[in-house]
Amino acid sequence: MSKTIIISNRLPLQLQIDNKTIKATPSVGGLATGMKSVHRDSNGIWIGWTGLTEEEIPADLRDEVVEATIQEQCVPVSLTEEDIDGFYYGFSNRTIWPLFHYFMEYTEFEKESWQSYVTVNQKYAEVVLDNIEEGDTVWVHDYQLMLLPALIKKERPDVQIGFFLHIPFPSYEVFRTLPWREEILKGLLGSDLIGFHTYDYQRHFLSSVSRILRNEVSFNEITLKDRIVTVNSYPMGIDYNKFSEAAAKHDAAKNQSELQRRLDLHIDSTPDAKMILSIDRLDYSKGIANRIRAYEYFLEKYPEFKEKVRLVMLAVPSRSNVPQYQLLKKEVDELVGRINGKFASVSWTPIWYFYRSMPFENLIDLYTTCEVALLTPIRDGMNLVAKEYVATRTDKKGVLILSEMAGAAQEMSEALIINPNNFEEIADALKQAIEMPEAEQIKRNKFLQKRLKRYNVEKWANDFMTSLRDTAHKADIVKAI
Ligand code: GDG
Repeated sequence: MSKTIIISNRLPLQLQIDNKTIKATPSVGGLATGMKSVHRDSNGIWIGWTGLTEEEIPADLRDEVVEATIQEQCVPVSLTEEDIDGFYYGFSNRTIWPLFHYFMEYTEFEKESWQSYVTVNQKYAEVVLDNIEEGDTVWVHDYQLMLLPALIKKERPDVQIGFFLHIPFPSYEVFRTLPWREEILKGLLGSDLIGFHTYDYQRHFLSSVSRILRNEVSFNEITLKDRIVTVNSYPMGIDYNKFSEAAAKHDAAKNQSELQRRLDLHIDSTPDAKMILSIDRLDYSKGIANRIRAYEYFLEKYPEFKEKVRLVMLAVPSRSNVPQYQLLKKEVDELVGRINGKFASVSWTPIWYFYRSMPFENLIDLYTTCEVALLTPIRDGMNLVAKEYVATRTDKKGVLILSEMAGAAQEMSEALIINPNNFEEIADALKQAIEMPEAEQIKRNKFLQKRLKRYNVEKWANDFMTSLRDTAHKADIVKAI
Protein backbone atom coordinates (compact mmCIF):
# COMPACT_ATOMS: atom_id res chain seq x y z
CA MET A 1 0.00 0.00 0.00
CA SER A 2 1.50 3.34 -1.04
CA LYS A 3 2.09 5.97 1.63
CA THR A 4 2.96 9.65 2.07
CA ILE A 5 6.32 10.49 3.62
CA ILE A 6 6.52 13.90 5.31
CA ILE A 7 9.98 15.27 6.02
CA SER A 8 10.82 18.30 8.14
CA ASN A 9 13.83 19.42 10.16
CA ARG A 10 12.09 18.51 13.46
CA LEU A 11 9.65 15.68 14.10
CA PRO A 12 6.21 16.66 15.39
CA LEU A 13 6.94 15.21 18.83
CA GLN A 14 8.73 16.03 22.05
CA LEU A 15 11.19 13.48 23.43
CA GLN A 16 11.99 13.33 27.11
CA ILE A 17 14.47 11.14 28.93
CA ASP A 18 12.60 10.29 32.07
CA ASN A 19 14.03 7.92 34.65
CA LYS A 20 16.20 6.17 32.06
CA THR A 21 13.29 5.66 29.68
CA ILE A 22 12.31 7.64 26.60
CA LYS A 23 8.90 9.27 26.41
CA ALA A 24 7.55 10.75 23.18
CA THR A 25 4.57 13.08 23.22
CA PRO A 26 3.08 14.48 20.02
CA SER A 27 3.51 18.22 19.58
CA VAL A 28 0.59 20.42 18.70
CA GLY A 29 2.13 23.07 16.42
CA GLY A 30 0.50 24.42 13.27
CA LEU A 31 2.42 22.19 10.89
CA ALA A 32 1.80 19.07 12.98
CA THR A 33 -1.93 19.84 13.09
CA GLY A 34 -2.15 20.61 9.40
CA MET A 35 -0.38 17.47 8.38
CA LYS A 36 -2.33 15.26 10.80
CA SER A 37 -4.72 13.95 8.17
CA VAL A 38 -1.92 13.42 5.62
CA HIS A 39 0.23 11.75 8.27
CA ARG A 40 -2.38 9.40 9.69
CA ASP A 41 -3.96 8.47 6.33
CA SER A 42 -2.53 5.71 4.19
CA ASN A 43 -0.10 4.64 6.92
CA GLY A 44 2.08 7.71 6.27
CA ILE A 45 5.35 8.33 8.10
CA TRP A 46 7.14 11.50 9.23
CA ILE A 47 10.93 11.71 9.04
CA GLY A 48 12.95 14.29 10.99
CA TRP A 49 15.24 15.07 13.90
CA THR A 50 14.02 14.29 17.43
CA GLY A 51 15.54 17.39 19.05
CA LEU A 52 18.14 15.29 20.94
CA THR A 53 21.67 14.98 19.52
CA GLU A 54 23.54 11.66 19.38
CA GLU A 55 25.65 12.86 22.32
CA GLU A 56 22.54 13.55 24.40
CA ILE A 57 21.07 10.05 23.99
CA PRO A 58 22.80 7.42 26.15
CA ALA A 59 23.94 4.44 24.05
CA ASP A 60 21.62 2.01 25.86
CA LEU A 61 18.58 4.21 25.04
CA ARG A 62 19.14 4.55 21.27
CA ASP A 63 16.85 1.66 20.33
CA GLU A 64 14.20 3.04 22.65
CA VAL A 65 14.30 6.39 20.83
CA VAL A 66 13.63 4.62 17.54
CA GLU A 67 10.81 2.57 19.08
CA ALA A 68 9.18 5.56 20.78
CA THR A 69 9.20 7.57 17.55
CA ILE A 70 7.94 4.64 15.46
CA GLN A 71 4.92 4.39 17.77
CA GLU A 72 4.01 7.91 16.61
CA GLN A 73 4.52 6.87 12.95
CA CYS A 74 7.78 8.80 12.91
CA VAL A 75 11.33 7.84 11.86
CA PRO A 76 14.27 9.68 13.46
CA VAL A 77 17.27 11.16 11.65
CA SER A 78 20.28 10.94 13.94
CA LEU A 79 22.32 14.19 14.16
CA THR A 80 25.43 15.10 16.14
CA GLU A 81 26.14 18.34 18.02
CA GLU A 82 28.51 19.28 15.21
CA ASP A 83 25.72 18.77 12.64
CA ILE A 84 23.37 21.01 14.60
CA ASP A 85 26.02 23.71 14.96
CA GLY A 86 26.94 23.80 11.28
CA PHE A 87 23.68 22.89 9.58
CA TYR A 88 21.06 24.38 11.90
CA TYR A 89 22.65 27.27 13.82
CA GLY A 90 25.10 27.81 10.94
CA PHE A 91 23.87 27.62 7.37
CA SER A 92 20.09 27.47 8.04
CA ASN A 93 19.93 30.26 10.59
CA ARG A 94 22.94 32.47 9.82
CA THR A 95 22.80 32.27 6.03
CA ILE A 96 19.42 31.24 4.61
CA TRP A 97 17.13 32.73 7.30
CA PRO A 98 18.59 36.28 7.23
CA LEU A 99 19.11 36.27 3.44
CA PHE A 100 15.58 35.10 2.66
CA HIS A 101 14.19 37.75 5.07
CA TYR A 102 16.26 40.51 3.38
CA PHE A 103 18.65 40.95 6.33
CA MET A 104 21.77 41.05 4.16
CA GLU A 105 23.81 42.61 6.95
CA TYR A 106 23.25 39.54 9.16
CA THR A 107 23.98 37.01 6.41
CA GLU A 108 27.19 34.96 6.75
CA PHE A 109 28.67 33.01 3.87
CA GLU A 110 30.76 30.30 5.58
CA LYS A 111 32.08 27.37 3.56
CA GLU A 112 32.18 25.07 6.61
CA SER A 113 28.54 25.59 7.48
CA TRP A 114 27.55 25.10 3.82
CA GLN A 115 29.41 21.77 3.87
CA SER A 116 27.57 20.78 7.02
CA TYR A 117 24.25 21.70 5.30
CA VAL A 118 25.18 19.35 2.42
CA THR A 119 26.20 16.53 4.81
CA VAL A 120 23.03 16.80 6.89
CA ASN A 121 20.76 16.93 3.82
CA GLN A 122 22.49 13.70 2.74
CA LYS A 123 21.78 12.17 6.16
CA TYR A 124 18.08 12.96 5.74
CA ALA A 125 18.19 11.53 2.19
CA GLU A 126 19.64 8.22 3.46
CA VAL A 127 16.82 7.78 5.95
CA VAL A 128 14.21 8.72 3.34
CA LEU A 129 15.65 6.32 0.75
CA ASP A 130 15.66 3.51 3.32
CA ASN A 131 11.95 4.05 3.89
CA ILE A 132 10.62 4.70 0.38
CA GLU A 133 8.60 2.05 -1.40
CA GLU A 134 7.17 2.02 -4.89
CA GLY A 135 4.23 4.36 -5.35
CA ASP A 136 5.03 6.49 -2.28
CA THR A 137 4.66 10.27 -2.32
CA VAL A 138 7.15 12.56 -0.55
CA TRP A 139 6.47 16.01 0.95
CA VAL A 140 9.59 17.93 2.08
CA HIS A 141 9.24 21.01 4.31
CA ASP A 142 11.21 24.19 4.57
CA TYR A 143 14.50 25.98 4.18
CA GLN A 144 16.66 23.54 6.14
CA LEU A 145 16.12 20.81 3.53
CA MET A 146 16.37 22.52 0.14
CA LEU A 147 18.89 20.01 -1.27
CA LEU A 148 16.80 17.01 -0.32
CA PRO A 149 14.38 16.86 -3.29
CA ALA A 150 17.23 16.38 -5.82
CA LEU A 151 19.02 13.86 -3.59
CA ILE A 152 15.85 11.75 -3.50
CA LYS A 153 14.94 12.23 -7.18
CA LYS A 154 18.40 11.08 -8.29
CA GLU A 155 17.92 7.68 -6.66
CA ARG A 156 14.16 7.38 -7.04
CA PRO A 157 12.97 9.14 -10.21
CA ASP A 158 9.71 7.17 -9.95
CA VAL A 159 8.59 8.91 -6.75
CA GLN A 160 6.47 12.12 -6.71
CA ILE A 161 8.17 14.80 -4.59
CA GLY A 162 6.59 17.97 -3.23
CA PHE A 163 8.43 20.81 -1.45
CA PHE A 164 6.89 23.67 0.58
CA LEU A 165 8.84 26.73 1.71
CA HIS A 166 7.47 28.28 4.92
CA ILE A 167 9.53 31.48 4.69
CA PRO A 168 9.68 34.12 1.91
CA PHE A 169 11.65 33.43 -1.24
CA PRO A 170 13.59 36.67 -1.82
CA SER A 171 13.89 38.65 -5.02
CA TYR A 172 16.53 37.58 -7.55
CA GLU A 173 18.76 40.56 -6.67
CA VAL A 174 19.04 39.28 -3.10
CA PHE A 175 19.11 35.56 -3.86
CA ARG A 176 21.88 35.95 -6.45
CA THR A 177 24.35 37.02 -3.71
CA LEU A 178 24.39 33.45 -2.32
CA PRO A 179 27.61 31.64 -3.35
CA TRP A 180 25.69 28.32 -3.50
CA ARG A 181 22.67 29.69 -5.42
CA GLU A 182 22.86 27.11 -8.21
CA GLU A 183 23.12 24.18 -5.84
CA ILE A 184 20.10 25.39 -3.87
CA LEU A 185 17.96 25.88 -6.99
CA LYS A 186 19.00 22.52 -8.43
CA GLY A 187 18.23 20.88 -5.09
CA LEU A 188 14.71 22.33 -5.11
CA LEU A 189 14.15 21.36 -8.75
CA GLY A 190 14.36 17.70 -7.74
CA SER A 191 10.70 18.29 -6.75
CA ASP A 192 7.70 17.78 -9.01
CA LEU A 193 5.75 20.48 -7.16
CA ILE A 194 7.16 23.49 -5.27
CA GLY A 195 4.79 25.49 -3.07
CA PHE A 196 5.05 28.97 -1.53
CA HIS A 197 2.75 30.98 0.74
CA THR A 198 2.22 33.78 -1.80
CA TYR A 199 2.34 34.48 -5.52
CA ASP A 200 5.15 37.02 -4.96
CA TYR A 201 7.50 34.36 -3.51
CA GLN A 202 6.59 32.09 -6.42
CA ARG A 203 7.43 34.87 -8.88
CA HIS A 204 10.79 35.57 -7.20
CA PHE A 205 11.69 31.88 -7.35
CA LEU A 206 10.77 31.54 -11.03
CA SER A 207 12.78 34.64 -11.86
CA SER A 208 15.85 33.21 -10.07
CA VAL A 209 15.51 29.89 -11.89
CA SER A 210 15.22 31.57 -15.26
CA ARG A 211 18.12 34.00 -14.71
CA ILE A 212 20.53 31.75 -12.84
CA LEU A 213 19.88 28.31 -14.36
CA ARG A 214 18.47 29.60 -17.68
CA ASN A 215 15.68 27.01 -17.68
CA GLU A 216 12.55 27.68 -19.67
CA VAL A 217 10.01 29.15 -17.26
CA SER A 218 6.33 29.93 -17.77
CA PHE A 219 3.66 31.26 -15.38
CA ASN A 220 3.88 28.22 -13.11
CA GLU A 221 5.99 25.62 -14.84
CA ILE A 222 9.69 25.02 -15.30
CA THR A 223 10.78 22.81 -18.17
CA LEU A 224 13.77 20.60 -17.43
CA LYS A 225 15.42 18.18 -19.89
CA ASP A 226 13.25 15.25 -18.93
CA ARG A 227 10.57 16.65 -16.60
CA ILE A 228 8.29 19.54 -15.83
CA VAL A 229 8.31 21.11 -12.35
CA THR A 230 5.11 22.85 -11.25
CA VAL A 231 5.35 25.91 -8.98
CA ASN A 232 2.34 27.38 -7.17
CA SER A 233 1.19 29.30 -4.11
CA TYR A 234 -0.72 27.73 -1.21
CA PRO A 235 -1.28 30.22 1.66
CA MET A 236 -1.15 28.16 4.85
CA GLY A 237 -4.24 28.29 7.06
CA ILE A 238 -4.79 27.48 10.74
CA ASP A 239 -6.82 24.89 12.63
CA TYR A 240 -9.69 27.38 12.84
CA ASN A 241 -12.06 25.27 14.93
CA LYS A 242 -9.39 24.50 17.51
CA PHE A 243 -8.84 28.21 18.15
CA SER A 244 -12.46 29.37 17.98
CA GLU A 245 -13.70 26.49 20.15
CA ALA A 246 -10.94 27.02 22.75
CA ALA A 247 -11.86 30.73 22.85
CA ALA A 248 -15.58 29.98 23.29
CA LYS A 249 -14.83 27.52 26.10
CA HIS A 250 -12.38 29.92 27.68
CA ASP A 251 -14.99 32.69 27.84
CA ALA A 252 -17.48 30.35 29.43
CA ALA A 253 -15.07 28.96 32.02
CA LYS A 254 -13.51 32.35 32.87
CA ASN A 255 -10.18 30.65 33.49
CA GLN A 256 -7.99 32.42 35.99
CA SER A 257 -5.04 33.10 33.79
CA GLU A 258 -1.88 34.93 34.71
CA LEU A 259 -3.18 37.98 32.91
CA GLN A 260 -6.57 38.07 34.60
CA ARG A 261 -5.12 37.34 38.04
CA ARG A 262 -2.85 40.30 37.64
CA LEU A 263 -5.76 42.52 36.65
CA ASP A 264 -7.96 41.25 39.47
CA LEU A 265 -5.23 41.93 42.02
CA HIS A 266 -5.06 45.50 40.80
CA ILE A 267 -1.29 45.27 40.51
CA ASP A 268 -1.85 47.68 37.71
CA SER A 269 -4.80 49.84 38.72
CA THR A 270 -5.93 50.78 35.24
CA PRO A 271 -7.90 47.59 34.50
CA ASP A 272 -9.98 49.33 31.85
CA ALA A 273 -7.01 50.26 29.72
CA LYS A 274 -7.31 48.76 26.23
CA MET A 275 -4.92 45.85 25.71
CA ILE A 276 -2.73 45.76 22.62
CA LEU A 277 -1.27 42.31 22.01
CA SER A 278 1.89 41.19 20.28
CA ILE A 279 3.12 37.58 20.12
CA ASP A 280 6.16 36.31 18.27
CA ARG A 281 9.31 34.27 18.56
CA LEU A 282 12.08 36.67 19.56
CA ASP A 283 13.38 37.06 16.01
CA TYR A 284 14.71 40.15 14.23
CA SER A 285 12.44 39.41 11.23
CA LYS A 286 9.39 40.01 13.44
CA GLY A 287 10.11 43.73 13.94
CA ILE A 288 9.77 43.65 17.74
CA ALA A 289 12.21 46.49 18.47
CA ASN A 290 10.59 48.70 15.83
CA ARG A 291 7.16 47.92 17.26
CA ILE A 292 8.20 49.13 20.72
CA ARG A 293 9.63 52.32 19.24
CA ALA A 294 6.45 52.89 17.24
CA TYR A 295 4.41 52.42 20.44
CA GLU A 296 6.61 55.02 22.13
CA TYR A 297 5.97 57.37 19.22
CA PHE A 298 2.22 56.73 19.53
CA LEU A 299 2.26 57.71 23.23
CA GLU A 300 4.16 60.87 22.32
CA LYS A 301 1.95 61.80 19.38
CA TYR A 302 -1.32 61.01 21.18
CA PRO A 303 -0.60 61.61 24.91
CA GLU A 304 -4.33 61.41 25.65
CA PHE A 305 -3.94 57.60 25.45
CA LYS A 306 -1.51 57.41 28.39
CA GLU A 307 -3.09 55.18 31.08
CA LYS A 308 -5.75 54.22 28.51
CA VAL A 309 -3.75 51.55 26.68
CA ARG A 310 -1.23 48.83 27.49
CA LEU A 311 1.04 46.84 25.22
CA VAL A 312 1.05 43.14 26.23
CA MET A 313 4.09 41.62 24.58
CA LEU A 314 4.92 37.92 24.51
CA ALA A 315 8.35 37.16 23.07
CA VAL A 316 9.10 33.45 22.85
CA PRO A 317 12.80 32.49 23.26
CA SER A 318 14.28 31.30 19.97
CA ARG A 319 17.72 30.32 18.54
CA SER A 320 19.47 31.86 21.51
CA ASN A 321 22.80 30.33 20.35
CA VAL A 322 22.93 32.75 17.41
CA PRO A 323 24.62 36.09 18.34
CA GLN A 324 22.05 38.27 16.50
CA TYR A 325 19.30 36.81 18.67
CA GLN A 326 21.27 37.53 21.85
CA LEU A 327 21.76 41.14 20.72
CA LEU A 328 18.07 41.48 19.95
CA LYS A 329 17.14 40.17 23.41
CA LYS A 330 19.35 42.82 24.97
CA GLU A 331 17.88 45.55 22.75
CA VAL A 332 14.29 44.56 23.56
CA ASP A 333 15.00 44.32 27.32
CA GLU A 334 16.51 47.81 27.24
CA LEU A 335 13.74 49.33 25.15
CA VAL A 336 11.01 47.94 27.41
CA GLY A 337 12.86 49.19 30.48
CA ARG A 338 13.43 52.62 28.98
CA ILE A 339 9.84 53.14 27.82
CA ASN A 340 8.31 51.84 31.03
CA GLY A 341 10.70 54.13 32.94
CA LYS A 342 9.80 57.08 30.74
CA PHE A 343 5.99 56.83 30.76
CA ALA A 344 4.91 54.70 33.76
CA SER A 345 2.86 56.21 36.56
CA VAL A 346 2.16 54.74 40.02
CA SER A 347 -0.99 53.16 38.62
CA TRP A 348 0.07 52.27 35.07
CA THR A 349 2.76 50.26 33.30
CA PRO A 350 2.71 50.94 29.53
CA ILE A 351 4.30 47.60 28.49
CA TRP A 352 3.78 44.20 30.02
CA TYR A 353 6.58 42.05 28.67
CA PHE A 354 6.80 38.27 28.94
CA TYR A 355 9.95 36.51 27.66
CA ARG A 356 8.93 32.85 27.72
CA SER A 357 6.66 30.43 25.94
CA MET A 358 3.19 29.89 27.36
CA PRO A 359 0.84 26.91 27.43
CA PHE A 360 -1.93 26.94 24.82
CA GLU A 361 -4.64 27.99 27.36
CA ASN A 362 -2.67 31.12 28.29
CA LEU A 363 -2.18 31.92 24.64
CA ILE A 364 -5.95 31.74 24.17
CA ASP A 365 -6.33 33.96 27.21
CA LEU A 366 -4.07 36.59 25.65
CA TYR A 367 -5.87 36.39 22.31
CA THR A 368 -9.32 36.75 23.86
CA THR A 369 -8.43 39.45 26.42
CA CYS A 370 -6.70 41.91 24.08
CA GLU A 371 -8.86 44.31 22.07
CA VAL A 372 -6.13 45.01 19.52
CA ALA A 373 -3.36 42.84 18.01
CA LEU A 374 -0.30 44.68 16.71
CA LEU A 375 1.87 42.49 14.45
CA THR A 376 4.61 44.35 12.65
CA PRO A 377 7.10 41.90 11.07
CA ILE A 378 9.77 43.40 8.82
CA ARG A 379 9.42 40.21 6.75
CA ASP A 380 7.33 37.11 7.47
CA GLY A 381 6.52 34.14 5.24
CA MET A 382 2.90 34.04 6.44
CA ASN A 383 2.34 34.85 10.18
CA LEU A 384 -0.12 32.45 11.73
CA VAL A 385 -0.53 34.54 14.90
CA ALA A 386 -2.56 37.09 12.87
CA LYS A 387 -4.93 34.35 11.76
CA GLU A 388 -5.18 32.80 15.23
CA TYR A 389 -6.05 36.17 16.81
CA VAL A 390 -8.96 36.66 14.42
CA ALA A 391 -10.18 33.06 14.92
CA THR A 392 -10.45 33.57 18.70
CA ARG A 393 -12.66 36.69 18.45
CA THR A 394 -15.87 34.74 19.04
CA ASP A 395 -17.97 37.94 19.45
CA LYS A 396 -16.28 39.32 16.30
CA LYS A 397 -14.95 42.33 18.21
CA GLY A 398 -11.26 43.25 18.14
CA VAL A 399 -8.94 44.90 15.63
CA LEU A 400 -5.93 43.40 13.87
CA ILE A 401 -3.11 45.72 12.81
CA LEU A 402 -0.83 43.81 10.44
CA SER A 403 2.37 44.52 8.55
CA GLU A 404 2.12 44.50 4.77
CA MET A 405 5.41 42.52 4.82
CA ALA A 406 3.66 39.42 6.23
CA GLY A 407 2.37 36.91 3.70
CA ALA A 408 -0.90 36.89 5.68
CA ALA A 409 -1.57 40.54 4.72
CA GLN A 410 -2.42 39.43 1.20
CA GLU A 411 -5.45 37.50 2.40
CA MET A 412 -6.43 39.81 5.27
CA SER A 413 -7.19 43.15 3.65
CA GLU A 414 -9.93 43.89 6.23
CA ALA A 415 -7.19 44.28 8.88
CA LEU A 416 -5.48 47.66 9.29
CA ILE A 417 -2.46 47.11 7.04
CA ILE A 418 0.68 49.12 7.86
CA ASN A 419 4.27 49.52 6.71
CA PRO A 420 6.34 48.39 9.74
CA ASN A 421 8.96 51.10 9.09
CA ASN A 422 6.42 53.93 9.10
CA PHE A 423 5.87 54.99 12.75
CA GLU A 424 3.41 57.69 11.68
CA GLU A 425 1.21 55.06 10.05
CA ILE A 426 1.47 52.67 13.03
CA ALA A 427 0.60 55.42 15.53
CA ASP A 428 -2.43 56.43 13.44
CA ALA A 429 -3.52 52.80 13.01
CA LEU A 430 -3.33 52.31 16.80
CA LYS A 431 -5.58 55.35 17.33
CA GLN A 432 -7.98 54.15 14.64
CA ALA A 433 -8.08 50.65 16.19
CA ILE A 434 -8.74 51.89 19.71
CA GLU A 435 -11.50 54.22 18.55
CA MET A 436 -13.05 51.91 15.95
CA PRO A 437 -16.82 51.56 16.40
CA GLU A 438 -17.93 48.04 17.33
CA ALA A 439 -20.09 47.71 14.24
CA GLU A 440 -17.07 48.26 12.03
CA GLN A 441 -14.96 45.76 14.02
CA ILE A 442 -17.67 43.14 13.60
CA LYS A 443 -18.04 43.85 9.90
CA ARG A 444 -14.31 43.44 9.26
CA ASN A 445 -13.92 40.30 11.39
CA LYS A 446 -16.93 38.65 9.80
CA PHE A 447 -15.22 38.66 6.41
CA LEU A 448 -11.87 37.62 7.86
CA GLN A 449 -13.33 34.74 9.87
CA LYS A 450 -15.36 33.42 6.94
CA ARG A 451 -12.22 33.21 4.81
CA LEU A 452 -10.01 31.68 7.55
CA LYS A 453 -12.64 29.08 8.40
CA ARG A 454 -12.96 27.97 4.79
CA TYR A 455 -9.26 27.96 3.93
CA ASN A 456 -8.05 26.17 7.06
CA VAL A 457 -4.85 24.17 7.53
CA GLU A 458 -6.43 20.90 6.50
CA LYS A 459 -7.63 22.42 3.24
CA TRP A 460 -4.11 23.81 2.69
CA ALA A 461 -2.53 20.37 3.13
CA ASN A 462 -5.16 18.65 0.97
CA ASP A 463 -4.83 21.24 -1.82
CA PHE A 464 -1.08 20.73 -1.91
CA MET A 465 -1.41 16.94 -1.96
CA THR A 466 -4.04 17.08 -4.70
CA SER A 467 -1.76 19.26 -6.86
CA LEU A 468 1.13 16.90 -6.18
CA ARG A 469 -0.91 13.92 -7.38
CA ASP A 470 -1.92 15.94 -10.47
CA THR A 471 1.75 16.41 -11.36
CA ALA A 472 2.00 12.60 -11.63
CA HIS A 473 -0.75 12.63 -14.29
CA LYS A 474 1.03 15.47 -16.08
CA ALA A 475 4.26 13.44 -16.07
CA ASP A 476 2.44 10.46 -17.64
CA ILE A 477 1.07 12.70 -20.41
CA VAL A 478 4.54 14.18 -21.12
CA LYS A 479 5.99 10.63 -21.32
CA ALA A 480 3.22 9.55 -23.70
CA ILE A 481 3.99 12.48 -26.03
C1 GDG B 1 7.31 30.05 10.23
C2 GDG B 1 7.37 31.32 9.36
C3 GDG B 1 4.94 30.99 8.81
C4 GDG B 1 3.85 31.29 19.65
N1 GDG B 1 4.12 31.50 20.93
C5 GDG B 1 3.60 30.47 21.61
C6 GDG B 1 2.98 29.62 20.70
N2 GDG B 1 3.15 30.15 19.48
C7 GDG B 1 2.66 29.57 18.22
C8 GDG B 1 1.60 30.45 17.60
C9 GDG B 1 1.76 30.09 16.11
C10 GDG B 1 3.23 29.72 15.98
O1 GDG B 1 3.74 29.50 17.28
C11 GDG B 1 4.05 30.82 15.33
O2 GDG B 1 3.79 30.83 13.94
P1 GDG B 1 4.16 32.07 13.00
O3 GDG B 1 3.55 31.80 11.67
O4 GDG B 1 3.62 33.32 13.59
O5 GDG B 1 5.74 32.18 12.97
P2 GDG B 1 7.09 31.24 12.80
O6 GDG B 1 7.33 30.45 14.03
O7 GDG B 1 8.17 32.19 12.44
O8 GDG B 1 6.80 30.24 11.57
C12 GDG B 1 6.00 31.99 9.31
C13 GDG B 1 5.02 29.67 9.57
O9 GDG B 1 6.36 29.15 9.59
C14 GDG B 1 4.10 28.61 8.94
O10 GDG B 1 4.42 28.39 7.61
O11 GDG B 1 3.66 31.56 9.01
O12 GDG B 1 6.03 33.12 8.46
O13 GDG B 1 8.35 32.23 9.83
O14 GDG B 1 0.99 28.97 15.76
O15 GDG B 1 0.36 30.13 18.12
N3 GDG B 1 2.33 28.51 21.07
C15 GDG B 1 2.30 28.23 22.41
N4 GDG B 1 2.92 29.00 23.34
C16 GDG B 1 3.57 30.13 23.00
O16 GDG B 1 4.13 30.80 23.86
N5 GDG B 1 1.62 27.13 22.81
